[in-house]
Amino acid sequence: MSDPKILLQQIIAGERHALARAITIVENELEGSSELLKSLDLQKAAPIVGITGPPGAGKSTLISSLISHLTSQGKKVAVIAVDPTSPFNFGSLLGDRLRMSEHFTNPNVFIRSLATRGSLGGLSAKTIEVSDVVRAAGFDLVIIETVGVGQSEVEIAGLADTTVLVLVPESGDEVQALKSGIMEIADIYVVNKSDRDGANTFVKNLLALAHPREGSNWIPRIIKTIATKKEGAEELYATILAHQEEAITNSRKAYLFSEKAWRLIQQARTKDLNKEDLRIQIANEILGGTFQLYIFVEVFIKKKD
Ligand SMILES: Nc1nc2c(ncn2[C@@H]2O[C@H](COP(=O)(O)OP(=O)(O)O)[C@@H](O)[C@H]2O)c(=O)[nH]1
Ligand SMILES: [Mg+2]
Repeated sequence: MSDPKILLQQIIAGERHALARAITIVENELEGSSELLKSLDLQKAAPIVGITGPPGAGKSTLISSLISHLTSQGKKVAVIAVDPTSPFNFGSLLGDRLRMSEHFTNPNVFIRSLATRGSLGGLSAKTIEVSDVVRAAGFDLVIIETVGVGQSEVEIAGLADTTVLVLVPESGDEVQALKSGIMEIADIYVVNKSDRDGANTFVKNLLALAHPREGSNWIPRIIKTIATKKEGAEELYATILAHQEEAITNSRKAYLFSEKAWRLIQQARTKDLNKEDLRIQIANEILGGTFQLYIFVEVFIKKKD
C-alpha cells in the first residue's frame, strides 16, 4: 500500500495514474482511503459543476463542447459521469465514452465513469468522496454528469457548487409539472437543442419562473445552446464563473458541506442526525478556519458512538 501522503503529493503534481489509483482506493475503501480523504485541502479545491437533466437532453454533448472550450483556453477539466443504472450496464457508459472520445487523448482532460451503488437517486457517498479526490488534483473545473431521475437532481444540488439543469424546447410541459421540485435547484438553466422550434418561447417561460433560491441573491440565468455545434459553451462557462464569484458565499459553503456531511454520516448509520445542527457547527468551523469535511465527519461519528 502506498503512503497516502505521497499519493496526495503525486495527485497534486498532476500525475494521472496516481489520481486513478486514489479513486480506486476511495471507491473500494481500500487501506489508506480514510487517511487520503482527511488530508485533502478542500478549501482551495476546484469547483464542482453538476450538469443534470432528463435523458437525451444533450448533457454529454454539452459537456463535450464545454471541454473543447475550456481546453482551448489552456484549462484543465475533469468529468465524472454518474451512471444511474446498474454498474453492469456498460452500454450507456460506452455511449458517453464514444461521444467524448475526442477528449480521451488530451492530457488536460480526465474522464471517469462512476457506477452508483444503492443510493436512492443515484448519488452515493462514494460520489462525494471521489469527486473530492478529483477536486484536489489541480483541475480548473470538475464536472459531474447525472441523469435527472427525480431525486438525483436535488442530490446533485447538494454536491455541486453550481448546478446546471439542461432542458430542451420540448420540456415545456415537464417544467410545468416539475416547477416546484427540480426547478428550485438550478443555478443555471440551459435550453439545449435551440436549433429546434420553440426555443425562444421556452426561454421566455423559464425567465418568468427564475427566482433566487432562499438565502441567495443569485437569480438563475438561462442560456441557449446547440451542443452539437458547440454553440453557447463559451457563454455557459462565463456564467458558471459568474455564479462562482457572486453566489458561493460562506453560508452557501456551510450549506453544501452540511449536505455532504449529512450524507457521509448517514452512510455510517448514525442515528439522530439533524441537518440544522450540522450546518451550525460547520458554519462555525468555517469561520474559525478549521473546517475539513472528512475530519469533521470522523469526529462527529465518534462523538455519537
Ligand atoms: N438537434 C440537436 N441535437 C442535439 C443537441 N445536443 C445533443 N443532441 C443530440 O441529442 C442526443 C442525446 O444527446 P446526449 O448528449 O447523449 O444526451 P444526454 O442523455 O443528456 O447526455 C444525441 O443524439 C445528440 O447528438 C443539439 O443542440 N441539437
Ligand atoms: Mg449522457
